Amino acid sequence: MKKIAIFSDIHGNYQALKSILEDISKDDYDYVICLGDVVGIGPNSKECLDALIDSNVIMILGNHERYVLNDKSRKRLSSDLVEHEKWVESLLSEKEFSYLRNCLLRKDLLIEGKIFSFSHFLIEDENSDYPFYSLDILKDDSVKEIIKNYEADYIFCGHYHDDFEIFGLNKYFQIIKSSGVNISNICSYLTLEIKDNLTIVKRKDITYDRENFEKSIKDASYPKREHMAEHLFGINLNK
Ligand SMILES: [Mn+2]
Repeated sequence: MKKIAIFSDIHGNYQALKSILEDISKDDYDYVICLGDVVGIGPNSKECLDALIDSNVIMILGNHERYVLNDKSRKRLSSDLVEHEKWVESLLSEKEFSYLRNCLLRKDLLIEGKIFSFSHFLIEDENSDYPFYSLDILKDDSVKEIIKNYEADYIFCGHYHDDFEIFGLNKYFQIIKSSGVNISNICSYLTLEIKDNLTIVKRKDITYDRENFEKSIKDASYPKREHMAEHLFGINLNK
């Protein structure tokens, strides 16, 4: 049997990441995979990356890591979001940059004859400044065609921040909920158990130190902080 733990979109929520890594360490996993977007939105991008550097997690790049590594990928962003990404960049040192430069966009594992593919979101063109498909593909049926032609049997992504599955395809496709962007003290990750051609997928919900997370976002100062605190973390900074 092979066991895999997956989390995604930590987005600077160090307290959630800490809780997830601690919970994962209580069990034996063959692979622990982070589907990207560790940085940005929340206050602690650097601390989160440093925690991953010290772990044996397979880190896959998200669009927010791309914004930091390749400023051409920011072309699609509004000017206030560009300011936000510049702030994220300013938090990091060569230690984090060189780590990120060595991370992949997509990791495929061959297990019991099946390809398990992990990416932040479906990869359209590895060489493009923005290598991912747009989230718009979820709004129409084009995602079905993309999945049909994707070279993998099991596909796991993040990026959308909520659970999303499509049934009735010729392969398994699941988007996992954000592990760091949440409005309560509950965060989650996914576990896979693969044995005898059967893959059991479970979501694990655990608690994290929300009080300290709220304190860190309140004490921080960065572009778009108020908007992100309110709309993504459910925190009103004026209270
Ligand atoms: Mn993303």
